[in-house]
Amino acid sequence: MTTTAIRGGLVITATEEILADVLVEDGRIAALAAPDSSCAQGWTPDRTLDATGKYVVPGGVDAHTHFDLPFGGTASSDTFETGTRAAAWGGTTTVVDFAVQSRGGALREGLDTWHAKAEGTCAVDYAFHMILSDVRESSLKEMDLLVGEGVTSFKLFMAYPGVFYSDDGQILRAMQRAAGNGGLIMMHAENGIAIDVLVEQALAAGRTDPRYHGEVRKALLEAEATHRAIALAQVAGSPLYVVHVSAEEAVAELVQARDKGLPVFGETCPQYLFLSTDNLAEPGFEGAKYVCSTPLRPREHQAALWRGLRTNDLQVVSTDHCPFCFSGQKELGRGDFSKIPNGLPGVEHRMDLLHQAVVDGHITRRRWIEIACTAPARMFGLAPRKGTLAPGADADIVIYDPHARQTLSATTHHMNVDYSAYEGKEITGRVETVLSRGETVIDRGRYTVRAGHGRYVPRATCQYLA
Ligand code: DUC
Ligand code: ZN
Ligand code: ZN
Ligand code: ZN
Repeated sequence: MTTTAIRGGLVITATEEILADVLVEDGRIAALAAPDSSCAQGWTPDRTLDATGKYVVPGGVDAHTHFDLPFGGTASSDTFETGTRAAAWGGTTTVVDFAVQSRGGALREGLDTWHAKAEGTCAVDYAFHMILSDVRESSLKEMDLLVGEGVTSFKLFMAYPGVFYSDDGQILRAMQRAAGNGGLIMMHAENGIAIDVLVEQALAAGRTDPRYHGEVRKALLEAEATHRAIALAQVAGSPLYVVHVSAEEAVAELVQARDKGLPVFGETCPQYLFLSTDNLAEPGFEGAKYVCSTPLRPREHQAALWRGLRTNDLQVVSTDHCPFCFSGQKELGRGDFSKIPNGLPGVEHRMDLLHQAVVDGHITRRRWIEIACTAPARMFGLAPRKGTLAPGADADIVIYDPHARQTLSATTHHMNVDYSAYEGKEITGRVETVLSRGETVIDRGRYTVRAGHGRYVPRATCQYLA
């Protein structure tokens, strides 16, 4: 296999920023050395990439995507092939998607189905969490088996009664099981029973536009569910990871739990940091483009999310990438917001949007890498191979031009969806070159790898707890 030297760039990890050359051999990082050192001067690579004036950063780890997810009578519009290709364009080299247990079905069936969707089609490496839709005795037993084979995290829903929903007893049982087998419970924390009452009342009163999606899914009902999930996890003695945190009041619950020393973690997503209910209220049916759950919040909530990211009360930024085309999919909810399939596209833009957050002064460069690469890798048992630049790690490397300018748009993005949630947004910074296990995937505006390069990665358990 070819050896590669990346020379002259500023290497940024979660903990340091150094001018260093990077040597890649056999798909792994072999060495980092000061550019003028005798070590770096002595390398004789097959090829050299010039990163002068650029950043050299770990490939992104997006720990929350939904490719080809059946939802609301349709399916998310990116396949594993198109979704992982878009991820690569945006500098993300590992995704963790969600296999789904169907009601009455086994975890194994769900996992096999998702392996079949992904196998041989991915541009970058991938792993799976498991969605538990039916917590019963046999599901609990299967959780142990899955942890043993590298599916070490399980998503439960306090929302979507009749679909994915688990009641508090089911949640407690799953948490108790996770406490015993080392699994990490991921929680969709919204009080779905109360929300469904408000949905019914809104529709009966003729409030059918997309913006009412945001109004019925109240911040207080996210905070209440977050509080309840934390209490149940504490009773069970299990760690907890709350997904797609959007409400200031929910952040406050996480802060309170973490101040007590509880092993409680939180994720937020770019849409909650950069978009708001202003988007949901766009004229006509345009707001449907921004329907996701948890919902976008009023702009005032964003300060609490940025603060949580700075104070490490929120550890991870994932996308919850779950795209539906406006035409034919989002439109299913014309005249009834509750029928708009929930989800936003974003897997391609996470690294860039978070770099923009560095430019805007919300976070430091090192924190950018930590929340986008290192923390998600450690949270979901992918370290030390993924999420950082160090000898022995997979050579998943991005050469990033911090000065390039780009405008996000559906006309130029690579996701298989007919709109952009960030149409017209100007970004400073751009991915230039992407390596996945030493192979060039993106080369200055060209996609250069075959579908099927990406491999399945079994995971260890959460590395924040060891
Ligand atoms: N939220 C979304 O927006 N889409 C898929 C599932 C979810 O919980
Ligand atoms: Zn060598
Ligand atoms: Zn969710
Ligand atoms: Zn999700």
